[in-house]
Amino acid sequence: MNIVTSVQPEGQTTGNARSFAARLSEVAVEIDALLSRLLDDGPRGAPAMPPRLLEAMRYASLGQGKRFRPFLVVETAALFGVPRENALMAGAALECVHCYSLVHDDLPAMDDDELRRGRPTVHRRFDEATAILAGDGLLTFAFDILSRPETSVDPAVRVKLVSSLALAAGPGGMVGGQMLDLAAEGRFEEGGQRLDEAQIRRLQGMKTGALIRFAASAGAILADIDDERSAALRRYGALIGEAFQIADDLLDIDGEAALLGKAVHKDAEAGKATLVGLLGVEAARKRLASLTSEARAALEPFGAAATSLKEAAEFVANRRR
Ligand code: GRG
Repeated sequence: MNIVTSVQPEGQTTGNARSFAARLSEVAVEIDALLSRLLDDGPRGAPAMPPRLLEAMRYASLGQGKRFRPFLVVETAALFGVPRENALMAGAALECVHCYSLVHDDLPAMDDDELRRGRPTVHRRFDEATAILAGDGLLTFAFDILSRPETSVDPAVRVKLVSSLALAAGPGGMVGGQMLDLAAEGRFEEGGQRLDEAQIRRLQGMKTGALIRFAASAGAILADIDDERSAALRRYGALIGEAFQIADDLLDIDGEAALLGKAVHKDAEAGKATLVGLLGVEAARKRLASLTSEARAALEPFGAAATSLKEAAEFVANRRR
């Protein structure tokens, strides 16, 4: 399970940083327990899942994930007084989509990775067909979760959550970004092309940013609020989404595989289009710092109520895992 010290932003030892780490860890524990129960109960009104599929879906979704996206859902929902149980349901659904994307990203046809979250990837632990189906199962299960009354008593809110997550995860979001990413590596017959900064930002905004933007918007959707406060959260989500990817690319260069629980130095080898590759490490670090301060500034309308979300922006920039 996530341990408080392992998620503490590097170099921060203040009381605030500790309490941020504790809050992140608390959400991780709650999400793990909820996901475990939801998976064991299975899809509503459907026959029991085949045991191997259930085992693979549990393996893919429970354990060492940081649960950063559910944390954003819970914290943005708290700004509007949304009951925590509702936010956790939305966070669990989002985590299912995130975990599916990791399982499929690790497949031999994609990044062909052996390690994820410190243990064998799903296709290594099981087999490729099971990994594909476990990913498919998690993706579709997410929408089952979102459409339940335990997520929101208001059917219109549930529909908005379903459509927003579908847009974020789908061909105009994460899936489309993944396609652009593979194309830029030169995987297809049209060959790779060197992307400029705007193209890389678009790709990353789809591949990584879309789910993080959804996470930051989910609280306002759950509260059925659409005003300048939800716009501020969307802006915050866009800024930390970009920061998250830059931090990830920097970790591929200077991170520790043991802490990250996955291989490093893969981006350059694969010819991935990254801002770090295009601009260089120093410029990327500067961009990361300015994104972090812009993200904090975007939260000003919420004052002290958004302290933990401001700390989340720092965490994104300073994380070592
Ligand atoms: C296969 C449709 C499809 C999409 C794949 C997830 C993804 C899109 C690509 C993974 C490549 C990658 C490492 C992207 C960087 C951002 C990212 C998703 C990092 C992993 O997320 P964390 O750090 O992981 O939140 P944990 O394990 O903590 O949940």
